[in-house]
Amino acid sequence: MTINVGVIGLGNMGSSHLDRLANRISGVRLNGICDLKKELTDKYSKMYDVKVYDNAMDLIDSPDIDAVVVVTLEGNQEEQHRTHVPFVLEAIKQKKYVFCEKPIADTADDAMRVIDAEVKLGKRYTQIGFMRRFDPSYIELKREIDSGRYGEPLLVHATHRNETVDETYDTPMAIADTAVHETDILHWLLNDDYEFGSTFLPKKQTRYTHKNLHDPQVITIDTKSGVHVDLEVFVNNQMGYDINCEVVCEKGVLRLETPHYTSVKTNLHQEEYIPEEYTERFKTAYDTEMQEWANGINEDRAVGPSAWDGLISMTTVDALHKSRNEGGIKEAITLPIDRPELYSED
Ligand code: ISE
Repeated sequence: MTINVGVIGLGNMGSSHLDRLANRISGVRLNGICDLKKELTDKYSKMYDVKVYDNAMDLIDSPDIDAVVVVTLEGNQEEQHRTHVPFVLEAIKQKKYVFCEKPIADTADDAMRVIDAEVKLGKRYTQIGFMRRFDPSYIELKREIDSGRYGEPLLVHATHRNETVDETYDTPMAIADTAVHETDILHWLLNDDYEFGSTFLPKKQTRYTHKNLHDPQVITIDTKSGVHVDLEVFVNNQMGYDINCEVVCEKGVLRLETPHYTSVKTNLHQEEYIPEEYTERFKTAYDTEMQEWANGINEDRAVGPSAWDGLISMTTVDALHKSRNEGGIKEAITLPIDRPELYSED
């Protein structure tokens, strides 16, 4: 069966999903697009010969659309707020599978609305765009941790570095838009729950930041079993997209392998390529998460990171924001409800 997919939101990530849906994902047809910006709908309707919907709810409700990808803005304090949740809720109401880019919502309270809707219907419809779970290097790292060969994990040192961000990116986005990936991948990697989180703003900032952004920031997370995580978020590093994760275990240190690019020895130096953008570093992961989404729909089930994972992430994000606002003290990370049966396989 070919799944007719509609995409809401055609910004950076939205256009990247258009490209993969139209060119690399099997079993789907790109059958509708929607965005507030006419220049974007004009451009992509021509590029992909696809119908434009003026209203996102019309796209979701249309009989010509079987499943929806929601890639509208989220997590930016100044721009459109809370745009994912109403679209996700409408898709669930229509019993259509929905791929929702991260973060699921702006707050844990909002994420709860998605959980409530799915629990009420007794079925998962949502996959959250935490693509790192489909990245071969993270999958391998998890396999090594799970093997138990190196004993228990004790510490995690992680870095999340971007080359540069523009003026619309502000201090809270370092958590809500960037560290949000680690709020998902770390509990998945460690098979553990979070207990405390903190966000510290070091006094010294890079000269390459701008007035609304404190850069870099340092986050810590402590898990219930006692693993301590430190995470550097540095989004104007001037050097490239650089994701690292080192897991210190009792009998060995495991380091996330970055994808292999040819390294060049020349002129008394050895040079290794660093990707410029996350879409390049995680290209395979982005393609795989979307292919798995489509395969799941064909089997009438939602796969991958769920709304419950979205809630864990937002609860953590809320605690990290609170800590930053209160000078970096540790905040408890407390989920509002016990995990519903519906999400027990995740
Ligand atoms: C962006 O939205 C992402 O998802 C990237 O992975 C992250 O590195 C970047 O900071 C975000 O803005």
